[in-house]
Amino acid sequence: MLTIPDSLITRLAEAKTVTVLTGAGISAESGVPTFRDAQSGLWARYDPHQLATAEGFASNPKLVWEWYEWRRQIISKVRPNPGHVALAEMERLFPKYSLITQNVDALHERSGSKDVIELHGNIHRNKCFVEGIVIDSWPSDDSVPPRCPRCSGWLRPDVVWFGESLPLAALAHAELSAMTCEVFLSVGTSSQVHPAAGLADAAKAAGAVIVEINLEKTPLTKTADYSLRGKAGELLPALVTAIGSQSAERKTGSE
Ligand code: BJW
Repeated sequence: MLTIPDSLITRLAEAKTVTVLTGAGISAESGVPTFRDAQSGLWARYDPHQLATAEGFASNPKLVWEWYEWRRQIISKVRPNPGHVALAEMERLFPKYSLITQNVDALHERSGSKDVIELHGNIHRNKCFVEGIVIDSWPSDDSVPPRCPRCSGWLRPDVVWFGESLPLAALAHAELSAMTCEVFLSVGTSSQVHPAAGLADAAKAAGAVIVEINLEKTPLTKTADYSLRGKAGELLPALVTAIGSQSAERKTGSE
């Protein structure tokens, strides 16, 4: 039984500016392993430093490329779930709405969300490890990873690894959206990886109501105004329905 406090529904039905930050939990219900779950099975003997840092890639580019190829194959077979769809529907409900994601799977875009702020890149894109330029195609040969057609450097996925800067424009846009919203929703993220984890704190400091949706407690739970425990794929559609009904009632009442 999903319980969403009435006061939260009222606050959301009144809100004009809403910002959402998503993490791996929202895509878990589509079958995309979370970053930590992706280090299981064959990959369990490698740590995040070996698989998700520039140093790890430089020391074993083939291993890292193959890990990403394995994840790309999983992602190519999954579909957005009702949580993604509900977040796309929220675009209609609020005059100003920003959707920020730490996920690299592009499932928000596939479910119809527009202007998604991708903080950690996109696993479907590649860039040159040497020049940092996005590369869409390259001559096919047996090289693993493939080589950059411009400079022959290794190609790598266009994602943000530990110790790397986030895309500046995306981070600036996310910070502004966090600091100017009335309600900030943090969905399916462990709230442990910075700077993304600091966005909720920035929103709180600027006076926003903080809502967390997660299966478990996180470091954000203490400061959140509302902590909804459950699956994003169930809670988000329930929220959208409840906000929609309350807005419709208000409209009828004022006529
Ligand atoms: C459900 C659910 C369901 C499940 N429904 N819920 C400040 C303090 C401490 C450390 C730092 C700091 N500032 C920077 C750092 C260092 C570091 C960092 O944060 N480390 C921490 C781990 C301690 N940050 C960085 O290195 C960042 N770069 C940086 O700061 O650069 C500075 C710099 C300045 C100048 C020059 C150069 C550099 C970069 C961080 C990049 C993170 N990249 C990754 C990999 C992306 C590519 C890939 O996917 O391969 O991003 S790491 C990984 O973590 C991935 C994720 O996007 C990110 C966040 O994970 P997320 O989404 O929270 O997932 P999980 O798995 O952790 O949690 C899932 C949650 O869902 C759980 O809570 C579940 O309960 C829940 N859940 N099912 C609802 N159905």
